Amino acid sequence: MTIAKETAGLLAKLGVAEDALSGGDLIVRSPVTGEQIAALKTISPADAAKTIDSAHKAFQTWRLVPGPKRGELVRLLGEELRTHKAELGRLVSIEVGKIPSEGLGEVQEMIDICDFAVGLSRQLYGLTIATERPGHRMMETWHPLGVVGVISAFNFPVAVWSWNAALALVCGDAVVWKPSEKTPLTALACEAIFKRAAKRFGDAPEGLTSVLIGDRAVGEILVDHPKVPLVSATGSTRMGREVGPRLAKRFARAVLELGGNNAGIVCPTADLDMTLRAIAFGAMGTAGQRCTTLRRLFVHEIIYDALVPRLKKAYESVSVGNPLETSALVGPLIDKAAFDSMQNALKEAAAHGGKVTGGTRVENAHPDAYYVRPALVEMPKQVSPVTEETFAPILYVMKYSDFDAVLDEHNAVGAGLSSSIFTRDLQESERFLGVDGSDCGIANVNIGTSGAEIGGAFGGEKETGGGRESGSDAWKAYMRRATNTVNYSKALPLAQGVSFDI
Ligand code: UN1
Repeated sequence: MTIAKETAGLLAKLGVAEDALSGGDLIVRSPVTGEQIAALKTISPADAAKTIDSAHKAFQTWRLVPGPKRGELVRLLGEELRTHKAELGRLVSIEVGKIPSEGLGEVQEMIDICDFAVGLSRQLYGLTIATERPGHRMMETWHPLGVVGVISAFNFPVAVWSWNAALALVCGDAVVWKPSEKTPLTALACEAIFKRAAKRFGDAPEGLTSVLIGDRAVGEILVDHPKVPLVSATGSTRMGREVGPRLAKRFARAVLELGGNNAGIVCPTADLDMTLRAIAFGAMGTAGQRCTTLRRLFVHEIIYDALVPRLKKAYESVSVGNPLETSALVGPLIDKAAFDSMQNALKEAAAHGGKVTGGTRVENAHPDAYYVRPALVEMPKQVSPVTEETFAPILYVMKYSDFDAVLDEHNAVGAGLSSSIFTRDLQESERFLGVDGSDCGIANVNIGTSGAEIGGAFGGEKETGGGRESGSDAWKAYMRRATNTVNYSKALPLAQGVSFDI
């Protein structure tokens, strides 16, 4: 069976008709073989604007439904995802090239956020605040916000939507999603799965969630539409530099989750066996195509020779291959452009004295599929391209001797998403997590930079954009806060002792 046929079969099972997959000009390819698996019709800018208008109407009804009842819809979504985990996981592997356990893991992440959001639907708490005026009560209330626009990237084609959608739905919002043009099929699958949940729920308003299949122009409609008070956008820092100011111009909120250039520091007391495994998954997992991928490694000079040769061996022996047919740990890059930018970065690194292990293309039967051996590059110091994110499996390794100096180096890049330290020395780990330690949104001890759970807020500082999605109190971005003061006395005392007697 061809991948195209299998894809159509999986989508049909979920409720996406086969004729929706052909006749359009958005060509979808599987990176596994490079072959075309669909040609989707795209939405016109006018129809995209109409979709947003209907989402706004849906919001006006949905916001009146009590939070715990809204949670019931998300509970059903989680159930449907459990039922269809195998199919959706397989579609992720087909469309992105993830190995099976990572395709399934991504769907598990969706299920987890649904569970979280269901609980949250009864915990959209405000505060009661002490007031200085007698006979008064002051409190804050959280209200639904409106239509939430979601722009997602190819590398987590379904989980990122679910982080936003599950929270937005329990918060009383509608969701309009513009997926990556590289991964529209998994988006159609999610929409079909959501529809199953909505059908079981019964009276969810029409247009509560929708998917806009199209290019950048369609994304721009979402970014500029006055009825979209929040856009959550995941992608490159370059994309964020365009989206951020446009949203600011109309005072809309932005949750930006942009590039990462994540580092790990390996200290003298690190457990090297465990550290090796953490580095291997963080740097080579998902073929280096996570925003949380480990890209820079600082190793203390005392243990450099005990660790780095072992790491090189792991790089030389890791299996690279077709994730649908083999048990390889590293699948393909998403496309030729990713391969080219990896090669350019490796050339530049070599020109700056980098010693490259791996990085070569793995030949396969499919000329349009791009499999590479992950690259480990020993760098004499942190210069370009180490300071930039290249979305491919390249790990730059550098030696350090002084802890303060390595903390400075660690923080000396634009991005600020994720970070790790490997140590059994409490003073080092606490410094790393403390005020003058890692400047990232995620800072870990003795685990890698990637693979965060949904319970924590996910996102980063500096050029990563500052947004927070998923757990903790990230939900607050999806609601509007009102401070309410109620006077139940018969007097009208003014705050700050002001008198105004007429
Ligand atoms: C991303 O790469 O865009 O922490 C998200 C992780 C995953 C999410 C990554 N839970 O690696």
